[in-house]
Amino acid sequence: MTRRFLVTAALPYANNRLHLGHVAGAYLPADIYVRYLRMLGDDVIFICGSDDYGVPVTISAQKEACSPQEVADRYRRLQQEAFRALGIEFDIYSGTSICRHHAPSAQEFFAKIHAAGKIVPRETEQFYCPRCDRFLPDRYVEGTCPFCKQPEARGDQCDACGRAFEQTELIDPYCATCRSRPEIRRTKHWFFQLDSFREALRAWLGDAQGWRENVRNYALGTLRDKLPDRSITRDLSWGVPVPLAGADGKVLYVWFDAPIGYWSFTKELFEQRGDAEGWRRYWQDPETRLLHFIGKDNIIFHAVIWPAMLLAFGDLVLPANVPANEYLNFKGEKLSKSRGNAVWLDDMLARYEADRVRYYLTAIAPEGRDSNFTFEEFTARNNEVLSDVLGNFFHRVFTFAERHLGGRQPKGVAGDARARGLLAKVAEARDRWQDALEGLRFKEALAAAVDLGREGNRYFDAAEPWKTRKSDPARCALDIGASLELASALSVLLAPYLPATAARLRAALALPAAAGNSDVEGLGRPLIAEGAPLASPGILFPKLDQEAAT
Ligand code: B3M
Ligand code: ZN
Repeated sequence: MTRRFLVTAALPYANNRLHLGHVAGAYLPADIYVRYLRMLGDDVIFICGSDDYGVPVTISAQKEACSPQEVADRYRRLQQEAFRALGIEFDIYSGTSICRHHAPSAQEFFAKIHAAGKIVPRETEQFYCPRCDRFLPDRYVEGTCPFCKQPEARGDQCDACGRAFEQTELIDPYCATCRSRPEIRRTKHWFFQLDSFREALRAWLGDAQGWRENVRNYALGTLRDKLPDRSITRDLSWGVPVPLAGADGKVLYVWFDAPIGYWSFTKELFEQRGDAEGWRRYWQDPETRLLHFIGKDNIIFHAVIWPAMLLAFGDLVLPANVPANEYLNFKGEKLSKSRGNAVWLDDMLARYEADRVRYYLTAIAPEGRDSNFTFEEFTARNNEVLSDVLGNFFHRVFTFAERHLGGRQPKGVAGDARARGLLAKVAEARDRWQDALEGLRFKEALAAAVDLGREGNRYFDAAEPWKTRKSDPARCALDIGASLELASALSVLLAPYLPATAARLRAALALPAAAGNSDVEGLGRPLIAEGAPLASPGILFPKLDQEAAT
């Protein structure tokens, strides 16, 4: 039975190149999952784009002395190129300042919730910098976090504890531009009555299946006490204009419009496909599984506030899961541009093939807890696993088959007991891999594939084909045939993780370029036709120089 999935990955702010923390946190696991689902033949679309609005982009524009639109367009393009180079295959990569996102999507969302009485205006107090002569929304003001007391917390959210708050709660606030102490001025803003959805959110999260416990518990924890109304407008010119009379100079808060991007980009995708109503199957059919891949600092937005917006708007599905990763650290600190502690994806890809980066970032994925990126370990793991386990296995088997078996798949593998024993291990590995992928445990599924590679090396060593080649050529051929079957299994199991490598392997094995569901199901039985021509894929992973690792 075909399942239907709508998979999204967090929209990166368009003021930034992508760093490896972003990739390991959200984009790579999402891409692996999507590739896996596509391979099974499930109906899946993968949606992303840049988060163009909000203060992060205007602050960059101010620094770079250009318009926010220029900043957004430039970084959106850079992000798109870097994603492509890493082999991340979105169905669409749009951006929230691309105008179809305004109306009907973001404004329609606001208007409908407003009409339902869940958005109310209020006179409020906001920081205003007399020196800069402006209101200071969000990151324009910094101070000490009212919850965890972390200094230099941003005005809308604390990086350290992940809590979101109103900026006037900040302790010792200062203007992020000129560092002077802001004053408080009155202004009018609109507030979303989050608390009216608290019970519904609790019921929904209570029933949620298959979530990571830390994500669900965090979200449930925020629902223990009454939820304050959330201000969802700002005194800024860069953003989606508030669609109400008397709201001149006000735009939607970036965290209100950004998640709506998932919806507007889906509509854009189906317009491009000439099927303007096609988005409905993904957003309105309760059978669709909606998954939002994010980093942990976005949990509150995706597991609490956005679902409340969806409930308020009505008639759209709620997330089936919000797989959130922890942080990837570098030199002991969270990778982040604002902290000047980033390893940029495009720099990394200029030095290393995408599959090496995909491999290492999955092997150390911060799935249950923070993890640490180091160049030394990147090199070591590449050498120990990609070169010594996988590359070595492929190289030995293909070279032997080419030299001594005429480069053709031997006959009789299916009927041989020893080969069948190896194929039973292939089936076991597939089961472990599949169970882990269904449970969004990406590291574990990758380990199942790598362990199968180790099994292949053990089999090859134990078979000693370099001896049996003379003493028992029939046995030798069967063992190489069985090993080639294991290589073909790896071309399936590795495909979501190392797509370029898998493609090279499949070409070498004369198998169809893309593995499909029948290949997954068929694992454990021989997949290569007897007599099929084989060609070595060449050395897949030459060793990296440990000395050069910095
Ligand atoms: N732009 C925040 C971030 O990069 C953000 C995500 C939006 S997802 C709708 O942390
Ligand atoms: Zn100032």
